[in-house]
Amino acid sequence: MMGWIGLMSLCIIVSVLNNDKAAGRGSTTYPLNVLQVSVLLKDYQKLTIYMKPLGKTHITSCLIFILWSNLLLETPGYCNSQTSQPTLLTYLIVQEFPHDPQAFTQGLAWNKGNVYEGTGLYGRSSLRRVDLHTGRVELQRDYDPQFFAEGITVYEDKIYQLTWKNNRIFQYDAHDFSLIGSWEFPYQGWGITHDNEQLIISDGTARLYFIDPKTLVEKRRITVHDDQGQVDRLNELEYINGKIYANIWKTDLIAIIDPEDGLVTSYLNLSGLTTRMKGENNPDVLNGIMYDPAGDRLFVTGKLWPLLFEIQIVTVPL
Ligand SMILES: [Ca+2]
Repeated sequence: MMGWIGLMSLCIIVSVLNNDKAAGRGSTTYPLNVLQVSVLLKDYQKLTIYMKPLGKTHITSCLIFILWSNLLLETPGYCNSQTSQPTLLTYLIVQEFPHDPQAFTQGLAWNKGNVYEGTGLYGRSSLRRVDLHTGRVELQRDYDPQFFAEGITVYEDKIYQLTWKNNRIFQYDAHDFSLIGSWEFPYQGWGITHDNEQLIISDGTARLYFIDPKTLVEKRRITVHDDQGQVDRLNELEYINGKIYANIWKTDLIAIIDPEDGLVTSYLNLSGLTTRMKGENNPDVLNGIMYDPAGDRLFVTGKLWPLLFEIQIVTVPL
């Protein structure tokens, strides 16, 4: 017998599901997986509190209904109708600059006319200031071989540099690279940028962490997704005009992300750049985004790339 109790139960279930969807806790398009089951079990715990007087049989019925509802929500096409498809963007090369082909680029950042670069690999990790036009390294600080350095960003004339699996973020003076301090970070460090208030960090998953630059305390996080589901392997980052640009590791794609809800609004396809350099060296993947706000200039490069490109974004014609 459903009656009003049943109707109320369904309202609670739908409400719980919708809340979780809105909060980004529920994955949106994958078949039922471990993550979703764990979310559902949390729902079950919530329901047992809400519906304790109704008894275990009724609660179990509700759990079965939740599972069924979730499978329905995951049906391909259902969620897609609620999340718009990202627009596709391509590029024009404005200018090419030389880039150290030995630099395993993990981060690229522009600050007051200077180019800063973080390079990785054990024994080859460094922080550099580089001359844009010649590619010459003007200032370099090397890491102890136990560290695998990653992305960098410059905030209020301080450079923050991640490490891959060392769980440590280093802070340097942007003028002379003197060490100011370091903090523990509980996740892998991949890419970092900032939105003028918070540091934004990727850890190789679909998550982006928003961190207070003064205390290094996490303020919030988002799960990046598009109309097909979560977007994993987010790497080098750059915050540009209210959006987060993120290299997707091992692809030629840059996801352009709404920082509020993690939705990918566009994909910038940079395929063609690596083939342009074939034969000159053995260029690895795309992994460097840098923006000059005063000149409205966008630059990209990659690991072991002999070139750094200034590019202009253009919309793919329909
Ligand atoms: Ca960057």
